[in-house]
Amino acid sequence: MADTIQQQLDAIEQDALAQVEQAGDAALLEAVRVRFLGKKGELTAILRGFGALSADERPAAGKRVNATKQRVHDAIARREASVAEAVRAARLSGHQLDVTLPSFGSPAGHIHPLAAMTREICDTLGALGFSIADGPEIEDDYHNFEALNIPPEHPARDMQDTFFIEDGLLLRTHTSPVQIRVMQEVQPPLMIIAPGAVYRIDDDNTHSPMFHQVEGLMVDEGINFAHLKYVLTTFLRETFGPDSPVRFRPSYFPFTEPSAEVDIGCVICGGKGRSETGNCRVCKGTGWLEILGAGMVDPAVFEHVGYDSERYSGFAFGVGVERIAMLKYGISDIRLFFANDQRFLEQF
Ligand code: FA5
Repeated sequence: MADTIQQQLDAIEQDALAQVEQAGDAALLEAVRVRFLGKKGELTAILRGFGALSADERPAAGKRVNATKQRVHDAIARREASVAEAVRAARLSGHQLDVTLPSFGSPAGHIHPLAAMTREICDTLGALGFSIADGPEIEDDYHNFEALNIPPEHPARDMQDTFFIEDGLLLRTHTSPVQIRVMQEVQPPLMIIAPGAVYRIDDDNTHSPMFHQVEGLMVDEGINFAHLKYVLTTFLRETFGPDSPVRFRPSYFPFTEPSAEVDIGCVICGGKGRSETGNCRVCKGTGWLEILGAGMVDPAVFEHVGYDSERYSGFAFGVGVERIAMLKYGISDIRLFFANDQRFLEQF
């Protein structure tokens, strides 16, 4: 009798192990477990046949049933682990992350149009032989005014509305004080340009309280107005193209004599002075836009820095960087440069 039970056990075990092998997912494995190991399962059912066994045979037969159950149980556990592993591998291969794919890209910053314009101006003038000089934005009265032949109470101080700071200091109203600082340090001949920020109480669509200039200064024996005209005309033709209308207009600066202002034909209205709605907002109906002041260095300035004005002469100029950029790119409001609106800046 015990032999019959053993044969049945062997047959059930074989069947169970084969079914475990075939079960491809967790649900099928559970069905196999219920079929063989469950309360009404085949291996449990075999215990019912124990009634025919003698009391001596029963313990050994019980052990065999338990050993078979254990092997089937272990086989199911192993199969469960390998099925779970296969599921995990399939999931991973389906969602593989390709780290070599290009990204969506992040917006990259780029050089501000005013910085680009300043560089371009310095490159053009640098090619003519000028080298770069620097000076402080917080200036004293002497360098910003007095040494430039603008003594206290001189009406020319009104030409540049000044931000005064305490103790006689101020925010420089132009880059011309760099001329003084350079000439105090260096003997002629010299050719310098000085780019930088300047400040004035001034605010409308063509004037900003903080703006940028590039100063130029050339001093040597025998320098005359023709040299000034050559340098500025070459510079403007390089910047705006060989056919741009340019005019030199007599003007006044306390630190140059004679003095001139240089205008360029308004690119917003094409020099007509009028737009569809009336007078051109940018050139105020004149057809011209002033971009720089210039002149021959006044001998009184040379006196301040100890240069021999009988021996040396020179010219100087101050270019408005924003004005040049507005003309070059057709921008009608200077405030756009400082609003930090990405839609504006992205265009350059
Ligand atoms: C001067 O500042 C003189 N220092 C220039 C100079 C240098 C003359 C050397 C002679 C010799 P002016 O105030 O005109 O000059 O300014 C020069 C240029 O700066 C102007 O032509 C204009 O292009 C620009 N500018 C003046 N004020 C403003 C402003 N508020 N906003 C933007 N640009 C301005």
